[in-house]
Amino acid sequence: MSSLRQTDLEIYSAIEAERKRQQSTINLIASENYASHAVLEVLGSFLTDKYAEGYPQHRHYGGCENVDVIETLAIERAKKLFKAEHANVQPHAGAQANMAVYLAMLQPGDTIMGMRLIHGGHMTHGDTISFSGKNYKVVQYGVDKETERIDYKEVERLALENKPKLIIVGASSYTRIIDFERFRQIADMVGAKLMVDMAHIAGLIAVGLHPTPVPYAEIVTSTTHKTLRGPRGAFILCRQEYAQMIDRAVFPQMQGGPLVHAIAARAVAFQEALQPSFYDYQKNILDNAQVLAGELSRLGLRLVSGGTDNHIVMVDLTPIGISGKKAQEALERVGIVVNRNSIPFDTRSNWVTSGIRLGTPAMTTRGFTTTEMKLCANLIFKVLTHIGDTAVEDQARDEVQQWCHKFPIPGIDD
Ligand code: DSN
Repeated sequence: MSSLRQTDLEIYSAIEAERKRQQSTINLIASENYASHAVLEVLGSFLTDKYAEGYPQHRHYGGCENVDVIETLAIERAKKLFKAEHANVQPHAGAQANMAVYLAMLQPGDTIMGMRLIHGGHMTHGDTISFSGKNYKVVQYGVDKETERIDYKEVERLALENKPKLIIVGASSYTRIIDFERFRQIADMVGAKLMVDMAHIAGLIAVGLHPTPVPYAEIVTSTTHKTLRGPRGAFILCRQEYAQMIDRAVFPQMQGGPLVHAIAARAVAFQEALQPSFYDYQKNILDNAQVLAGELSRLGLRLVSGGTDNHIVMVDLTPIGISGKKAQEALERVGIVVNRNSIPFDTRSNWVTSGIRLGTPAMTTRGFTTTEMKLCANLIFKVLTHIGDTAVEDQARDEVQQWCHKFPIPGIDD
């Protein structure tokens, strides 16, 4: 960064401030992680200078022989990791991956069915604030009010009633195992195609700690930066028969030139995920989530669906009388970063919310074990039940600083 310091002090200073913020806070944002030093190195490389519209061996530009090697490696590694027939590694982000699938599989006005945002789904699965809710006729399913788990009977009923062309599965704040086989059966009942957005749980799926959607869905989309711990970005897996449609939808229909440095960083992340140690990392994520959920619950907080099967813990703050916004702000004051999140059937706006979402991937990367996670749960509970108590907040801030010092960030501090 020494040259940046000379040429652009403002951006340099903001980046350095962000380095300090990351180093001095406990990150429990479920969709964030810390990419390896190798991934960061590739992202910052001169590969960013290369134009490469097209695909390996079919480019619209000269000088693509090295880029072809890189993209082919990324494709082959993604296929190997998820046992998929075809991979497209060019989408810039998860929303773009999903957009490309809709472009490939649907006409404007077709009916799609996805999980309601407030019940844990993603906005690109048909929410009215997203293109997906504007361009298509949308039917939304959700969780059962009692169990707060996906109501598969309701999914079936809605599918039979509305005959969607595409059923979209996947979530951003759902804590339970998703039954992809059941969704396949429902899709087959109505002749729908099945798309699974596995962004949150891709790392768990890669090592077999969550059932894989690949044999059941025609198309699977994912980001690379959540449990998968790669750079920001996305990819699409599909059966061979859809390969050409998907590739054409990504380029030239939806995107122009791919981000070669990002594709290379994805390839590095896939290779990291293929190592045996990645299983241990994912297992630690789950163990930490179990302890976080168990301890918060033991202390008296209400968890959506009563617990978790994955890396996410959803806390309903209604019983302790504070909003998600207030909880997020209080935790941030002591150095614990989380995001406020709507809970199923939430009566508060999505700006205020009744819940917070916690996740363990990032702190597990930093080396947190169940011991630290248990202490962290106790600290969270104390802060949330003493909002505005400066003595409690001061003490909590000190503890957070001690942990941050003890658990440096790989990628930044190595
Ligand atoms: N997927 C969202 C999240 O989980 O944070 C962002 O769109």
